[in-house]
Amino acid sequence: MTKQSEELPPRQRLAPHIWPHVGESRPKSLGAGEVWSVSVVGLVDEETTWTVDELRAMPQVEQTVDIHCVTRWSKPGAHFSGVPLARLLEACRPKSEARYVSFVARSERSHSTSLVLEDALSLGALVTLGYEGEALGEDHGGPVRVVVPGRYFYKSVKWLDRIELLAKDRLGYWEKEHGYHNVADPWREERYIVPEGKGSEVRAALQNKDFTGKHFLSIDASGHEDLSGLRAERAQLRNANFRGVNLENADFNGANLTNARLNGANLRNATFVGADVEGADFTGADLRGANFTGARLFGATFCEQDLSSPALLDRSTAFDDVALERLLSPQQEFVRRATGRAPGD
Ligand SMILES: Nc1nc2c(c(=O)[nH]1)N[C@H]1C(S)=C(S)[C@@H](COP(=O)(O)O)O[C@H]1N2
Ligand SMILES: [Mo]
Repeated sequence: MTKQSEELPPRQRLAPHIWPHVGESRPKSLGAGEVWSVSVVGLVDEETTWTVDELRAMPQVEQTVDIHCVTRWSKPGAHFSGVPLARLLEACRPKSEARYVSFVARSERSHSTSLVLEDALSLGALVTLGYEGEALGEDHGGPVRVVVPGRYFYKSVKWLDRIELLAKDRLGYWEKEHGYHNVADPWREERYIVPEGKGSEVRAALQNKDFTGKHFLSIDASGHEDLSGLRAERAQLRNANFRGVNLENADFNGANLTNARLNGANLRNATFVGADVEGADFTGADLRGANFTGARLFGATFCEQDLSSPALLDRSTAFDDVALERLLSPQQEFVRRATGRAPGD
């Protein structure tokens, strides 16, 4: 499916001037005398290793790619260059049993992600060495990363170490540890797997208004009118739905509310100190007295693109400058104006 750059997948917002860093921030360093190389291993006739210099010496293909991060920001029209996955695989001759490809990073957690091999090829997965005409910087996965067009960006591994062809799928880090969807098509909004089980545990937590330290993916609390005083310190509540709920005085300090729906919620005097609220939706919420000090706000929204459905903010809503800097414009301007903070205040 080809889509035009002007159109964004569901619930994505533009991050036109910035390319944020997400996930791990650096590779594992090379040993003395080691050079960076990429290997193709597993179900191939000929396992092969290329140094980065050898990859650079191969014909380079340029690709314009729309980056879509699962935390709701998009950066259309990024120019990458490198060697198509297909070229490397041709040289290694995949066996007929090879159905999946796993990209493994040289990083602290040996980070990985996987795709159906056929999908990786048809999407045009690129073993990427260049960005906007320059060598790809280490901060964004250089010297060599994968870029998989048409998938949420967690399918694009930074600091590529090896490409493994497999007969059975092996879930990657975000997919296995955090419930991210294994296909990850942004046009179908495949952000999270549907969580199984835990229903009674979730109900008990809602009843006791106590989520402290709990891990629940994609819970739906939107039918609970009164969760005022909710305790959710350090809770992992990615993709939770708290739409329209009374959460006055709720404690979300240190919690993970990535992509949560908090639109229209009563969040008066709620605290999000040090919380991860990337991609969270606060449109139309009452945020008077709420505290976002030290919160991670990238991709969060406080009003619609056309400034409709504004959250209720005033001087009593606490933000620090570091947190504010991570808001996309026009969200940042909206929040600064509503809370009476001039840029650089
Ligand atoms: N090695 C490694 N690759 C990774 C990750 C990671 O944590 N480690 N995070 C993924 C996620 S979730 C995203 S959105 C992109 C972010 O790439 P960037 O930091 O260059 O924006 O890298 C992906 N590749
Ligand atoms: Mo991501």
